[in-house]
Amino acid sequence: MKIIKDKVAKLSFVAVLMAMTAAMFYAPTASAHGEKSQAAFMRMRTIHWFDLNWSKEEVPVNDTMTISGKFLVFAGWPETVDKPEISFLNIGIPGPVFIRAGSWIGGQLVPRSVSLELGEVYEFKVLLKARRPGDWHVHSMMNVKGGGPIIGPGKWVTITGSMSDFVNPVTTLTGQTIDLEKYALDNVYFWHATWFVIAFAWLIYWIKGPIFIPRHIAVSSGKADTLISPLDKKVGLLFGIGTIVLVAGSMGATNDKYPVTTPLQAGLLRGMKTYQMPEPTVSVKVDDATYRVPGRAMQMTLTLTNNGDSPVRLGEFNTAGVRFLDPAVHVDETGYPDDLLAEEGLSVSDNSPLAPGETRTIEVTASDAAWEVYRLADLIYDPDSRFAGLLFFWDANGNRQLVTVDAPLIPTFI
Ligand SMILES: [Cu+2]
Repeated sequence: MKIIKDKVAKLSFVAVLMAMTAAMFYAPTASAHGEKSQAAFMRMRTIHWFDLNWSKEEVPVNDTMTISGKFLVFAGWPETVDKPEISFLNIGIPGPVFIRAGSWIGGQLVPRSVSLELGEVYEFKVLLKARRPGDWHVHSMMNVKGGGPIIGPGKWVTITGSMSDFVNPVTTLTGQTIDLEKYALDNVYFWHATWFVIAFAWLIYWIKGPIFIPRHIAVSSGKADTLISPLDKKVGLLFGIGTIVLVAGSMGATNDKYPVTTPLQAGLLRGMKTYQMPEPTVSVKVDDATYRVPGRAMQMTLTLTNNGDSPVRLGEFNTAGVRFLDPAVHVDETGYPDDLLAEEGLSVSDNSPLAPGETRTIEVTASDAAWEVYRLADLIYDPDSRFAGLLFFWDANGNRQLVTVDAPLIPTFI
């Protein structure tokens, strides 16, 4: 009876081991990447992305596209998130469906981390090369050390063709041209298989003899030493020496084959070039802001003063990449993602041109299903429920100015 139980235990141990091994090779395709579950305050009060452009909606394998635009590093950065002193301009995609062929901030190549200043606007561009066919949600993204990935708006892009055609040729510093996609792949397979076989042999050897309960009994009764035979010691020594010889030998051979290597480059770029927006001439004071839960609408009472010399009108409120527009002032024709664009989502109690020198208090309502769909309304459950965003004003000549708002938000449930 004991022998049968022991066999069952051993068999189930092997089964678990095989299941774990199989799980290692199983990688299901992710269709979304959690942009909606990122805390609303993170999306509303850290990096504000605007003027975004995805150069293509459909791109064949090996062809390139760009994502470009601007971002404002919000001055009212939350205290709970580390400042963007070490940040990396990235792209939010489900795995390596594109490769990032280059990225630029203010025209400067940024293959490494950068230091960003609060309150500044930066222009950026990311060049992508299509790799895996499919429909992919492509986001701008900023990785901030101590803050995590801060995701920007996403747009669906289709990659056509076949992944087997994908090539990624690069010329090394020693003048050799290699295809990074397949470079040294045989070697990668070889070493994975080799260590897998060695590790598996090690495990199989040690699950011989009594396992679990008999061993536990031996150990707790002070007879642990009897569990290890002289043969076990020899086998252990053999595995140990074999591993050292294998590592030392292959390392020597690799050093002979590749005499010139440089470490992966890391570092921090400071003093990035900022983008100068025209100095705003409108001053905005948020008197009051409420979010009406049943109406999926945010209402702000704003007192505007025009200190400039041309009349202006409010045309857009942008928060977390969701854009609420007043179509009488501004219509978007850049192909911005539909789900993030409320073309008629902004209504203003009196949006007649605000004359130079005039001060006016207006009621602004930003309403759209996006408040719920993009889970921005979750903001009202935060201990510090504040909202923030960008207001864009236009004059009759199409000159635009940007004013940021940052104020507490009070929910109403009726
Ligand atoms: Cu997405």
